Amino acid sequence: MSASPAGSSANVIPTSQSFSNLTLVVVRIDHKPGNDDAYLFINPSLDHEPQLSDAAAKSIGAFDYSFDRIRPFVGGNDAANGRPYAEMKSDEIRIGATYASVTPYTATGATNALVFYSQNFEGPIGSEWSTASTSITPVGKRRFLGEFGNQTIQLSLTNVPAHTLARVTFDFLALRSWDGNSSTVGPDIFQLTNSDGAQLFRTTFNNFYPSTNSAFTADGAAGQSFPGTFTSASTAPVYAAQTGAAEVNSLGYTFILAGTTVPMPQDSVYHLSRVLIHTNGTLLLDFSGSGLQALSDESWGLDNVQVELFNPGPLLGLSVLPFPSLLPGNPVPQREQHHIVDRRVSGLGKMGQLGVERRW
Ligand SMILES: [Ca+2]
Ligand SMILES: [Ca+2]
Ligand SMILES: [Ca+2]
Repeated sequence: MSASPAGSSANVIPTSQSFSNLTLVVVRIDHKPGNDDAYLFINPSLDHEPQLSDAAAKSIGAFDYSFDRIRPFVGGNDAANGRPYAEMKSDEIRIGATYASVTPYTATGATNALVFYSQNFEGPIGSEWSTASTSITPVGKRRFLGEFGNQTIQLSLTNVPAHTLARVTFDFLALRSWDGNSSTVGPDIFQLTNSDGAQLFRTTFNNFYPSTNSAFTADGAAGQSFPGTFTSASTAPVYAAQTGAAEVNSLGYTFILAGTTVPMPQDSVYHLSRVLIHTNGTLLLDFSGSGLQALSDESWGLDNVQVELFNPGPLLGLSVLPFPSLLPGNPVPQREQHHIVDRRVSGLGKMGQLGVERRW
C-alpha cells in the first residue's frame, strides 16, 4: 500500500503493508503555507486517534496536497490477459476535519455487540492461549495469566462468527518495578498486535515509587508512554508514572530498590481496550513484553480478557458522506460530491498498489 503524491508513480511513498482483507485506510493532510504534510495510516485503532509517529507512510513538506478529487486505484492493466492485475472494492469514503468524523465507529454507537469470548482465568484455560501459566495475586487472590517477561503470549480464536469490527478488552497487570521510558533500565515495553498487522498497543508503563534515593529519581522522571504510544526513546511521550491506572498498589507485589532494605509496594492495573477492523474467521492477538529486566524485577499479566464482535452495517455499498465545503487550510474549494470520488481503476501504478492522489 502506498501514497502517490501528485498522481505520479515516481512519487510513490510505500508502506510495508499489503492487504487482501477489509482494511481501514486513513489519510491525514495538514495543510500549510507552501507544501503540506500527509500521513497514511493502515488499520489504526478506531477508538483512539493514532499519533503521527504511528503513520505507516508519511510525506513531510515535499508536496502540495491541495485536492478536489480522490482517486483510489489498485494494480494496473494486465494487457496479456485482458484484466486488471488486482481489484479493490471501496465500502465507504469519508472526508472530514477530525479523526472521529472519518472513522466508522464510536463506542456509544455500538449497540449490537456480541460477546464472543470472555476469560477471567479463575477456571480452566483452553488451548486458545499459547500458555496456561497462571498466578494468584498476594492481595485479593486474583488468578491471572502470567507472570510474563520478554515473551509473546498468543490468543488464537477460531470459528469467529461473521463480523466487521472487533473490540478486545483486558486488564493489564504491571507488576513490580516497571521503569517506563527509562533509557538505563528500560524502556519497558508492552505491545499488542493482531495477525492482520494492526498494532493496537505499543507503550511503556512505570511503577515508580517515590524514593529518597536520587538514583531512582531519574527513572521516575522518565515517566511512561501510556496512554500514548512508544516509538523511540527520543520521541516517546512522557506521562507521569501510573497515569491512567485503574488500580495502584492493590495487588500486594513489592520490590526492594537497590541500596534499600524495605520492600516498596509496586503494582498497577490498567483496563485496556482497542477496536479493530477485522473480518477473518480467525482472530490472533499477540501480547508481548520487551526490554524488561528479570521477572523478579518486573513482570506482567493479563486478566478479564474479552472479545466483542460488531456488525455496524452492510459492507460494500459505497457511500460518500456530506462533504465539507472547504476543509481547514485546503485552498481548493471542493466540488459536488459526485465529482469528488472517481472509482475508475487507473492504469497508473504497480500491481497490488493502492494510492490516494491529488488532482485539480
Ligand atoms: Ca482473574
Ligand atoms: Ca525495574
Ligand atoms: Ca526495566
